[in-house]
Amino acid sequence: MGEAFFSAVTEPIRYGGPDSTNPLEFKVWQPDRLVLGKPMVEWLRPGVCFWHSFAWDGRDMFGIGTLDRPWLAVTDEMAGARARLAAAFEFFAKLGTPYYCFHDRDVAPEGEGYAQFRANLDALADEAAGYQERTGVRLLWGTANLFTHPRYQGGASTNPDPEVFAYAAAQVKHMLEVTQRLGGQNYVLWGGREGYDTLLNTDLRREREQLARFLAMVAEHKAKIGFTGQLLIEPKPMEPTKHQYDYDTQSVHGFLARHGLEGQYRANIEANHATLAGHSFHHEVAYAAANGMLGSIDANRGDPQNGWDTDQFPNSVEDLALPLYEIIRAGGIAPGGFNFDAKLRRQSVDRSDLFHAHIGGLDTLAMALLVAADLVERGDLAANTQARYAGWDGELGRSILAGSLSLADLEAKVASGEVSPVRQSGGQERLENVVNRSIWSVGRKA
Ligand code: XUL
Ligand code: CO
Repeated sequence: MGEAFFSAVTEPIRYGGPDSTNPLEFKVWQPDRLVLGKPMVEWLRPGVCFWHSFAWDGRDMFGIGTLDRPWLAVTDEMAGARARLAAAFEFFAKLGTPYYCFHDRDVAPEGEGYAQFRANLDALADEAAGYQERTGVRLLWGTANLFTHPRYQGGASTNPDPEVFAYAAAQVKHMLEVTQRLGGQNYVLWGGREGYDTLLNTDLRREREQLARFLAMVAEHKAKIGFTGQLLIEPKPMEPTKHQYDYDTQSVHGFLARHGLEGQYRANIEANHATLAGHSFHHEVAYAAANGMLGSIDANRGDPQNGWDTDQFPNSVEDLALPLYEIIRAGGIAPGGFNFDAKLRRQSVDRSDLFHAHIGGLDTLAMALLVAADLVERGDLAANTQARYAGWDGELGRSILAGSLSLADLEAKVASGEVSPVRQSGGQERLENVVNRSIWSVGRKA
């Protein structure tokens, strides 16, 4: 394995413990540490994303790239693509994370026309297979980029032109097969430009039908080729379009049910997309867990002071502890995982900044997992919720839900005084203290 790109980090990153002052050591993340009987790595199944970390040079809409990325400076397209793969797998192996994720376009140059793109992707997928074999790093999920090329300016499956739909279908068919070939455990569809900029030129009804047909075709192809991974839809409410159709997990869930696709797809929930939708990340994970939609996580965070998708590395235990609490109670996230869909700030120009970002993200996730496990073990939150709804397990509640009581029956019970509700405290502040107690006590002991 080449040492060419990250030569400043000579050894794999190791665990140094909470008192370590070495910035290139983990403080909390210990893949084999047992948490509620299961290794940390199995709870979190973390992965590095290819696009932000290896296919982006720091450019934004105001300026050209700033990051020190020699593998992006190679002029021959295929040689550059090979250099990107080499840099990525060197990094994965040194960081020690078990998974990675990529879009077809992250690794394969577009070339001229579809046939060349497909050939490029096949050749580079073979190389990736070799790296996977040598390093033991596995593919968490693959996806097709249906948003960068100008042909997708008006959407992919929701394009007014069926020829664009067909092009997107070709790309997804092939990338699903590449994902299968590489042993990918999930396949993600993020609706890139599936939405609208203005209703003045948009036929909402048609576009929603087109999207449903596309998703049905992907599910059909999955069955046809025997792909055993999970299909995921990644909700996002806005950006790049003014309104994205996959607004949040609840609207995706409703869309799937409406089009007979329930059970075929789950959600890949991204923290920063949740907050863009006006939800907390906790809400999105809890909704998904409660409705059979919990698939995988794109771990990142936004910035509380601005409203766009800043895709920063997660660094708040408080923000992650409750989503992880839901995930533990749901039995885990497998075959999904935590993909760091996060990018460095434009001024983090050193190659080693990529290590610092991922080390911090992994330590934060690990600490949040310990806090969540403590909340599960102590049981106060669950006991409180159960007590709060106890009436629904009693005779009245059960009869209402079973459909054996009508409005008139209930009116009779209220009028006779048999039913006379007594208010109870919701206890929010007390429960907030319960969460903080776990954050503080686990922090002291970790
Ligand atoms: C965009 C985003 C994507 C998806 C994969 O906001 O999150 O990178 O995760 O296409
Ligand atoms: Co994402």
